[in-house]
Amino acid sequence: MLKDLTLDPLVASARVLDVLGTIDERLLRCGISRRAFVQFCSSLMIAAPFGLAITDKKTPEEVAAGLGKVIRPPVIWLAFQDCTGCTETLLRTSHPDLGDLIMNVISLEYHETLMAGSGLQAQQALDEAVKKYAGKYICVVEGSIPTRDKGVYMKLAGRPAMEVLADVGGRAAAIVAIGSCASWGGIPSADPDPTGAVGVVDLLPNQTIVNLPGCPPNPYTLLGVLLQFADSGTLPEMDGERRPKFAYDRDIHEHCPRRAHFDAGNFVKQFGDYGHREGWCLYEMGCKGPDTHAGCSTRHFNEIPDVWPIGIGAPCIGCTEKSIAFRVPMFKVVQIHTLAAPPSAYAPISAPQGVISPLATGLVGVAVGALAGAGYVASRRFSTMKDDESVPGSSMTRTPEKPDSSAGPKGPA
Ligand code: FSX
Ligand code: SF4
Ligand code: F3S
Repeated sequence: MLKDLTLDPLVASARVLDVLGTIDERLLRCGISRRAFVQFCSSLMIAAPFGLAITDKKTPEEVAAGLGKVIRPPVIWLAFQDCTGCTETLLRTSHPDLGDLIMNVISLEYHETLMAGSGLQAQQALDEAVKKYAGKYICVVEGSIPTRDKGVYMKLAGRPAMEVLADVGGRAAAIVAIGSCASWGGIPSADPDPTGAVGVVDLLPNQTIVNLPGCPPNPYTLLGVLLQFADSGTLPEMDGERRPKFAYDRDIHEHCPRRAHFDAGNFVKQFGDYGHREGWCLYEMGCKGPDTHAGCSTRHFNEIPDVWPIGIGAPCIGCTEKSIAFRVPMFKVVQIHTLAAPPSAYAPISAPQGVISPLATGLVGVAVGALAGAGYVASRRFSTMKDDESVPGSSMTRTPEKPDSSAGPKGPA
């Protein structure tokens, strides 16, 4: 008698995912070019230069060849208290076929913002997807979850968001909390936090959860995590906040293109001033780059160079850091905790001719004699600063002079 293979749970399990097909098969069927796929793999490599098994030490062609064989991961996307910016960041690409491609490398089974159905139809699609892929799908959560007053502030099909999360998230293979809202509450949790907004990890502490904070985060970070999980069933190495290290291991300040201005003491004092137009450092405008872990300074958005907050002249608000964004005022100056060459180690280059302050003389001496020591001393000085006024630029650093429109090499045209 022939064995009914559908009764074998292992075979049945493999078949459930097999019907989704590999990424290569899907791209072929949708007419997406190999060139676009290799380009996508290059972007993935920029987002994850190391620390992600699918991209580690490979060329874009090798990454494409490996990923092409991966079965598309089924994804159920839940949206709670959010602005949809996290979805937007995934859709907004400067190359239309790249946008298509992104939606094809994963199998998006449910996403209420993007799906055609609504109401009962949408609800049925969610129920069916959860049942069909139970234990195998990745649940992506966007937005925070309201907990105050029994979660009455957000309901889906009559059920509080908390209950939907417990049900759908509880049956997932893993949960990815995309954005700061889903990671730790984000904007809705800002004071006075009327809905008692929390992140996924607060409600499902024992689930396998990856946090991708950012408002919004870089879409390639999400894709990297999803594809590694689909490829090997593993998650990338994470830090104490459950953020994948490949994307959150360095602070913005380390690789900021304005860093040379920070080191030289060239600070923007006011939006639109000479320094701002010249691309000087935004530290005194409240830039939280020195305290913020994210890859934005090297991995820009929408595949367009310089499309990221500091790139367009806005200070970093620390959107990936639980204790900074929506907690610390936007323009409040942060303390410097690293031994990075601070600007107060430099002589005041705008000191009036013939007048050299004793303090400046001392600092120049220290800088010449023992630069590392000066860095340490100055960093100590930073760490004792209490208010916004006592920051570099007050008396010891270069003041952005109004350009003389008649002459001067730096004057704007
Ligand atoms: Fe939050 Fe995402 Fe900020 Fe918005 O949805 S992380 S408000 S960019 O979009 O949830
Ligand atoms: Fe860049 Fe901000 Fe650091 Fe200045 S303070 S170098 S703008 S990260
Ligand atoms: Fe956020 Fe700062 Fe990057 S505000 S997007 S972490 S530059």
